[in-house]
This record gives sequence, structure tokens and C-alpha cells, in this order.
Amino acid sequence: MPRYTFVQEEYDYMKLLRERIDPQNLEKLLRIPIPELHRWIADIIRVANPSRVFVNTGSPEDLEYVRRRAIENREEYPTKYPRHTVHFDGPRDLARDRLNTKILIPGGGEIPFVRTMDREEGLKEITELFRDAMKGKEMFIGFYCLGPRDSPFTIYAVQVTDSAYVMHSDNILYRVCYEDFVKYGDRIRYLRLLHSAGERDEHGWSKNIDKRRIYIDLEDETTYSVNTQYAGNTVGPKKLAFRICIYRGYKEGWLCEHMAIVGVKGEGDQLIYITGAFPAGCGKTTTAMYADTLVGDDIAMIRNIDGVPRAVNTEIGMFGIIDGVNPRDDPEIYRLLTSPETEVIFVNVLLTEDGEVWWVGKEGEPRKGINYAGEWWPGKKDETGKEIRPSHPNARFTISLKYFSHLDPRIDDPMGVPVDAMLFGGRDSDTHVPVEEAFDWVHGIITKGAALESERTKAVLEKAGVREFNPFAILDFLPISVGKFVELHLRFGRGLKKVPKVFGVNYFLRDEKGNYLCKKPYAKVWIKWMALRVQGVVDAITTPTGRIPVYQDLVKLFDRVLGEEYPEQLYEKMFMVRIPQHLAKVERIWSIYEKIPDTPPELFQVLREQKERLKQYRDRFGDYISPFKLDRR
Ligand code: SPV
Ligand code: MN
Repeated sequence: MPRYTFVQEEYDYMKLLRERIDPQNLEKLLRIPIPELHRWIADIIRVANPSRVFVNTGSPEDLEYVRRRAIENREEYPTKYPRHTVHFDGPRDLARDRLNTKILIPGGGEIPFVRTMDREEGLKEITELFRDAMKGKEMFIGFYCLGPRDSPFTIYAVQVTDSAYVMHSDNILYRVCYEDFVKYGDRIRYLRLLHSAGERDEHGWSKNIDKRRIYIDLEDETTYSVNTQYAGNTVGPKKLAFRICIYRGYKEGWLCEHMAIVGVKGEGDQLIYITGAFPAGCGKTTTAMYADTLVGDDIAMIRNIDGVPRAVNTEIGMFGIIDGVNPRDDPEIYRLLTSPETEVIFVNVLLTEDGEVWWVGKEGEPRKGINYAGEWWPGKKDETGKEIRPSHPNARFTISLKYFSHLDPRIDDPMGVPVDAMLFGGRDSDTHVPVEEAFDWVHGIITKGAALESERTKAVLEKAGVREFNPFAILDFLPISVGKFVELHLRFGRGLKKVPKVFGVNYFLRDEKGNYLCKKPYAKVWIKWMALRVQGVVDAITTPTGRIPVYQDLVKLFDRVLGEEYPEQLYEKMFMVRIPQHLAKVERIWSIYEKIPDTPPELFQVLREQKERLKQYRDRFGDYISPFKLDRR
């Protein structure tokens, strides 16, 4: 089946390309010997009607051109540092649009927790939305790969967009690999990622937000995004390609995960590699920054290579949350964001009149300028009388990973890094201990991954936030049923000779007064403990839900890693086994999966066993069990 393109009838598309693309850019395009690609581009030009076309080869001149065009188009504003620019998405376009992001499936199809739409209907709608969407604008074509090149992991993608900002972001976040397309031509299988910001208003914001659509066509490995600018909706190789990769992985038996990849030094400085999944704002970047080496902070592809699970980062950059970034807690990121040497795109921060960038967390005071909602001055209020924040809570920065001093040199290793452990973390005030090892792969995948929940981050401080089911921290991105995604992990585990340990972490546990029990830097201790467990050099205590650290081991780690004492009472509070909360959790998770038709039966078996263990411990020790009462095993 040929892939869908906007124009159905036959026509002389080469003639159209020659007429609509200047000779220099046409030559760049035609160096790639893929007629199907030429036809796709021609169809987009015919329908979306851009006034000019730029082909980005990744040469220094081309990269600089895209950057310059972003400024000339007023998609990015210059600042007092030439390498820093600021982009604004506009007040109604500041985050991922869950409601209008849909998976196109022939006949529609009902998948619990997945927004789907009939493919034919979706393609018809999107074709109309693209009609004249690029009128008067320049269209950019870029060639990228996810993961290292010339590797079993490599996934190629072509991004087409009328936003220089989007392509500028692509250029920072992904490997540009135009030359691979030239070299391999028709042998390349590639994703097609099409975007248009649509009509923009006098601020430069996308005007037709009500017609914002993000559609993912799994069959064609093509994504469409229109009338939006926020990178999570538009930067194709990021969250749009992610859904296609998850699907490809499902069919082929490998994992594409919403996970950071880090190296942690264990005993003898041996590097232990850990991949970790967290919902946004729950400690993923913190973990990535506290580790000894950094491979990735958002998306990992994991394959079984000769029985060993190996992981690569799809990206080479970071699209990080800037809110709250301060010199004390985030010294490295702060240094990079304030250094004139770093190429940064700041997103939805405050840009002051004198070209200074400011965000909540930055030193000094905010001054008059422009932000995500237009002009801003200290004390400015919205229509409801509420003060407008100088920078948005989802304000971000885009930078290359090459600047990080702890970047792992193996980021470009075509074979990736071995996965020694996987961890799952959510925001949980009252159930899970700060760190716990699962009994085995299946137990971990089900009770830590598939059962992951997280409290909504905007919850009022005093009240516990609303718990949301977010299995594997990937729910927003799943193109298939959660049940199938769980089954994939069980299948993946069965094929491994070297099976990773699985851990759960919870940086957000609170005491009965509502105070957080863990400080941010404690995360360093938890990941060190995991490395020591992988090496098999420390014991653990068995609880009904997994294995937890022995007090004396943590005393040593707190001293060595943080130079802090670790009082017995604090340990006891943190690692108290909370039976009623765990039993309630088993019930919640059970009742969710009960309604998901393709849930593997092992899931219920493992939950049943967990429940039995919890009851047995309750009978012996009561509802709340001090870790000092339990055995090492
Ligand atoms: C996330 O929300 O998980 C992100 C940012 O990493 S976005 O690109 O918006 O998805
Ligand atoms: Mn993410």
C-alpha cells in the first residue's frame, strides 16, 4: 500500500518541484534519490502552498540560516546574548493538547485510555486543515535520525514544517542526517513528520487554536500537527514520533520508553546503567542530573541484543522545564542557561526590555518585558484579578546535551548502553517508600511499571493531590492498549539472558503533618543504592512489596554521598511498610485493568500474590510495620 499523500491524482510533480523550489534548494532535495519523498513534498507544496522552500542539510550555513529565519520571522526574539533566543507559544498553546491528539486507526476502534479516530476521516480533515496553511510562508525540510546512526536502533525521519522555530529545535534536539538519506536513498525507511503553525496573529501566536490537531497515522508512520507551536505538539521527532516508535517496538518486540538513561558509579567506580520513567515534573531530570553520567533525559529505545537489554537515547538535546531552576538546586543547568556560550532557545519565559531572560527561580527580580501572554510588568493581573506569573510553570529551555559536563561518551555508541536496572517513579505522598527493589522482572513490571500512579502536580499543598493512573509514565503517548504494552514487557523479559533489576522510587513521600520526608539531593543516595544492589554488594530487607535498604547501608551512603547524618527515626518513618495504603492500591489497579480487555493474566496473578503477602504481614505485624522488625533475605 502506498503511503497517503495529499493529492490523489497523477500529475507532473517534478515540474511542480522545479517551479516552486529555487535551483539551489531543489538540487539539495534531488540529491536524495527517493521518488516517493519527492512526490510527498510536491503534494504538500501543492496543498499547503508555501511561498518558498528550504532544504536543511545540516551544514553549518544551513543550521545558521534556520536560526536566523526564526528571528526574522519573529518566531524567536534576540536577547542580550547572541546565542540565546526566546520563543513564545501564546497563552492558549502552552502545553501538549491531550484532547486533540489522536491515533488514526482504520474504522476508529475503541482502546481504553487512548484517543483514537477513524483514519480516513482524520486524513480528510487534516488535508483540509493544511490547505493554504503555509501561504506566504517558507517551508523547511529537515532530515533526522532517532538514536545513533548506523546502529540497529536508528530510526530515520523527515520533518516538514513552516516554523523555523520548530526546525531550530529539531536541529538542537536531534542528529541531522541528510547525508544518510543521500547515501541510502530508497533503502531508508523513514517517518514523515508534517507540521504547520497555521495562520499567526500579530503576536506571532497560532491563531486558529480551535482547529489545533495532532494526528498520528500508525499505518503510514506519518504525523500531522497544525495550528500549534508548543514543541510537545510540533517537534516531530519528539513526542509525535514517540507514538510511532512505541507501535513499531510493539510489533517488533522492543521497547520505546518515556525514560531517562543514566550511569551511576557503584563499587570500584563500575558504571551501572539505569533507565527511569517518571511522569512530567516527578524527578526525571533531577535523577538525570544527580547521576554520574547522562545518556538521556526523556525517551529511550531498548532492544534485546544477544540476550542483553541495551538502550539508546533517541535525542541529543534537552527540552527541559525551566520553572524553579536555581543555582543552589540545579547548579549545572543554571550555569549552562546563564552562559553566553550555550546555544539556548528559551520558551515562554520573560524577556525584559533590556534583553534579559528571566524565569521563576532565577536570581534577581523580574522587570517589565514580554512573556507568554504579551506585555508584562511587575504586578500585572489577568481579567479575574489574579497576578500573571512572569514566566509560565511549563516554561522550558532547549539545549544540546553536548554542554553537560557529565554527558556519557557512549551517547553515540551504536550498540547503546547495557540496562542494568529500570526504575519507575511517581508523585506519591502516602504509600511507597523512597526506594524499593522488586522481587523480579515480572513483579517489577507489574507492581512498579504497570501500576504507576502519580498525584497531579498542581495539587494544593495541604491536600493530597488527585492520584492519576499513569502506567510506565507513558499513558499520554500510548498508541496501543495498556494491556498490550504490559504484555510486551513480559515478552521482552522472557527473551533476555541478562534481566535488569526493577526499582520503584518515590521522592515525594510525606509525614503525617504533610511535610516531605526526602530532600531533593537524597535521590543521589537512592540511585547509588540501586547500583550497589545491581553489583550484589549490599543486602536488603524483604517486605511484602519488595526489598528495601538496610539502615546501616544508608548511613554509609548518606555520609559518603551527601556528607550528612541519617537518623534512625527518619529511616523508620521513610521505610515504614504501609499495609492499608498498599492494599488500597492493589484494589485500584486491579479495577482499572479489569476493564482493559487485553491485559495479560499474569498481571492479576501478581497482584493477587501481592495482596496475599500484604495480608500475611498484616496478620503478623499489624498495619504499619517498622523496617527494623523485618528480616534481611
Ligand atoms: C513531557 O511532558 O513529558 C515532556 C515535554 O517531555 S513535551 O515535549 O511537551 O512532551
Ligand atoms: Mn517527556
